[in-house]
Amino acid sequence: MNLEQQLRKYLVMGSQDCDRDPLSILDEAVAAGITAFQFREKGEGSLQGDQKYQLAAALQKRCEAAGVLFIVNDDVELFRCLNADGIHVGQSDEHVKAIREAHPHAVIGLSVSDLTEWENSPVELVDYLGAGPVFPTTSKKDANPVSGTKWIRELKEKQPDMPVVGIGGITTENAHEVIEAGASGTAVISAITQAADIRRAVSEL
Ligand code: TZP
Ligand code: MG
Repeated sequence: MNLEQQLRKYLVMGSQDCDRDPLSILDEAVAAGITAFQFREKGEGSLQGDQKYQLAAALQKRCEAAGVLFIVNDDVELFRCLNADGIHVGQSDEHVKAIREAHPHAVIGLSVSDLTEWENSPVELVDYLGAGPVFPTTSKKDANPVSGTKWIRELKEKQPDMPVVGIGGITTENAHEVIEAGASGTAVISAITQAADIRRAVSEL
């Protein structure tokens, strides 16, 4: 699988997003066919220090065994310690340039939610862009204004060869709009973590 294919069904999750054991949620999602996973342990109720590390390591092990791309959100130190496949950063996180210099082969993802952010970002150094929030989301308290699928179309016009992943409020019902707009994949938290039937949710995505 190339990176675009690996980004197709992208689960983003931390313990704060789970009403039950994150490991069993990941196991179900992996069995159902997710292609990428991002460990995003942040916000209210998130784990810190060694607990965070232990959970990340256990989740990574499962991803490795299943050939699922394992990406760490924000935490460069954790990404290094785990020797993860990649890291996803936002606009205010550690600068992409330094990460790329230190890790020439890592998968680097960068969030861009509007044209100004895109213009001011070192997009030539990253492997994919996260675009959103595409739809209203309740999973991220400090989310930017909704960008719609229009933003994905704009990005693909600017950089046709850059893989783009839509994120924010994506459900099994609206995921097709994200793909139709040109995204390589959909990144979701609640559509999988809160699904009554994870197997079905992943398959419908
Ligand atoms: N970044 C932009 S929106 C969002 C993140 C991490 C939250 C996505 O969660 P959900 O539940 O899929 O809307
Ligand atoms: Mg961030």
